Amino acid sequence: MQQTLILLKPDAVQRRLVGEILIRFEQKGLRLAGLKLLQCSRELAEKHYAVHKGKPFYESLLSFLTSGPTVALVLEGREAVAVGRSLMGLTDGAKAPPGTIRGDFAISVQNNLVHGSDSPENAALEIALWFAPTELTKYTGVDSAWVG
Ligand code: D4T
Repeated sequence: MQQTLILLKPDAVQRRLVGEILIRFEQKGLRLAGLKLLQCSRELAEKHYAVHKGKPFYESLLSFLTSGPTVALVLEGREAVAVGRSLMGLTDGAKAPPGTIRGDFAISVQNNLVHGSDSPENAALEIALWFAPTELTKYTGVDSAWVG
């Protein structure tokens, strides 16, 4: 079963949108395998956004991600990476279509509420970065025959 790392960034927590956003992923059919609220350190933020090092928005992005608590999720299900990204919508909240998380709740590029892994390979790397193996659970969804 494919897994993806989803972050509900500090703006989602501060704006009390955690439940509202989580329900979108759950209702679609993705299942929780890991969940925690944590304060992201500078070191973790640097590793998570290493691909953006040197870009003009890099420092601001790190400040944002470390500015308050983040909810980290591991979600699993069929095509979890692509499904997660499609529920989130485009990076820029102003351009994200209505019906997506960013389209419905964000208008900023940086403060765009959620992060989702962009490939199964990156998902595996990001999950290892944010979660210890003991923090993840394995179980069979009792409704999996119906949900897919
Ligand atoms: P993440 O990685 O947070 O899921 O976002 P995306 O995959 O949708 O977008 P991204 O990797 O291109 O950007 C990562 C992160 O940087 C912020 N950002 C991006 C920004 O502040 N200014 C910018 O110009 C861009 C392109 C938003 C998301």
